[in-house]
Amino acid sequence: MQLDFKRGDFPDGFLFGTATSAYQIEGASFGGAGLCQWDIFAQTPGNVVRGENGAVACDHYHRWEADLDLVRDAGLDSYRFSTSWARVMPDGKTVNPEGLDFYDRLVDGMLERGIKPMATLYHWEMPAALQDLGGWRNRDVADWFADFTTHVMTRIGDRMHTVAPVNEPWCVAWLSHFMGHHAPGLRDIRAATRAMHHVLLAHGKSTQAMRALGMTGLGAVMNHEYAQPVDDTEEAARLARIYDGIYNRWFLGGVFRKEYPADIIEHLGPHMPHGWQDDFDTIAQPLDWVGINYYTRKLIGPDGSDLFPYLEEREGPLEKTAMDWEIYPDGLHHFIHHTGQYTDLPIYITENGLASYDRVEDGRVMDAQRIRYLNSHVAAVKRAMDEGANVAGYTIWSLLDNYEWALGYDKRFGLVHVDFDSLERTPKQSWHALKTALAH
Ligand code: PNW
Repeated sequence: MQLDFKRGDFPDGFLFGTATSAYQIEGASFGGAGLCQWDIFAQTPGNVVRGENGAVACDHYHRWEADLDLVRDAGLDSYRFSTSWARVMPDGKTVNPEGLDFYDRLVDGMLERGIKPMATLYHWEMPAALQDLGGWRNRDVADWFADFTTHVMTRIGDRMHTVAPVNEPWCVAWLSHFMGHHAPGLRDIRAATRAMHHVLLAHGKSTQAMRALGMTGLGAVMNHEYAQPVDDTEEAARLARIYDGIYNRWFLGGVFRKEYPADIIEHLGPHMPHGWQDDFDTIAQPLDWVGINYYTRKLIGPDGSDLFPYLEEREGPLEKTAMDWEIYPDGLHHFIHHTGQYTDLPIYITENGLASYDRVEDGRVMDAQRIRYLNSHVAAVKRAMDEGANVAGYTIWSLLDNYEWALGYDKRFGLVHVDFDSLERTPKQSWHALKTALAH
């Protein structure tokens, strides 16, 4: 089974890439890294499937050279990776030289292989010591994060193709502080609201710190889910609009319009930190690109409560992935144009992909659903570009099967299969198909 697109269908310079994140692949117990909030979160029964954590993960810390070979050999142009805050600053204050050395080697390894480095500074491993001080609820987090930014980028900032300070502000704030699904596992509207603001303040201060180092190629990575009303009632439409506001309009509004959506502020205003309106000049730093992470849509209906946001997600009718996420490529097309309403900066699709049920046949790993998913989503990108959208690249989540957060090692997002006993890597059918599609 082959992919039905090829490199030549896209403009010269369009980047096909793949993405990972530090905690999900490196092995958090190696190289002098400090404990992060995910190590702590995973210790409490019920938070993560089987209590699994990222202590070893894919052992990328020791196997990074072979992993970068897999990126190059697939014919990919770029590799989106992240730098662990707890590896670089184990106690949140002091720098661990081994941590910086690791990212220095990794970036050189990409350049030696002709791969463009796309860095994310924060993909969720806050040092436990900083979480103890309130983490994203504490306004000082923005200064802590700017400090971390300066340490990392003083070392590797001269070799970046792109950098984003924060991966997915919605997950950092809402999923982790209101829904409680990710570390630190809070279910608190006030904590979530503060995190929603502080994460953007941190984005702004981190961007300023990188500009002070003379860097370009700076962006922001948003994640989006298409909010579909569960039926044609006015109530469902109203609730889907609330979901859309928190998820898809809040963070773009702060970064590109110096405002939060009025229909959401109406509800969250009382929980906002003092003086929040004065922070937009820091938050809305000029950027060079914007990223979209997109996976699925959600069906939204009333939850029967009188507590904001009054909504719940319902089971949908479309084909699903192993995450039970509906496959809905029109949503990616939608969010490319939606982003275009906020900015005309180049757009990177910084994550798109699925967890698949893989079949092993004669030592080959078959993931036909991934090939179909990539076909339909790349076609959605192409359609938006044909309509005038400014898309500069498409990045597949993920290179390797890895630690899928609260779902542990069960969910397989990789182009490359990982046996979590032997840690052996086996490129899947989709990896081989990609290699054919991307050949020059
Ligand atoms: C993204 N949700 O996260 C992340 O950037 C990756 O680290 C992750 O592995 C990937 O998507 C697949 O899940 C999300 O529950 C995790 O709504 C969870 C949600 C959204 C995004």
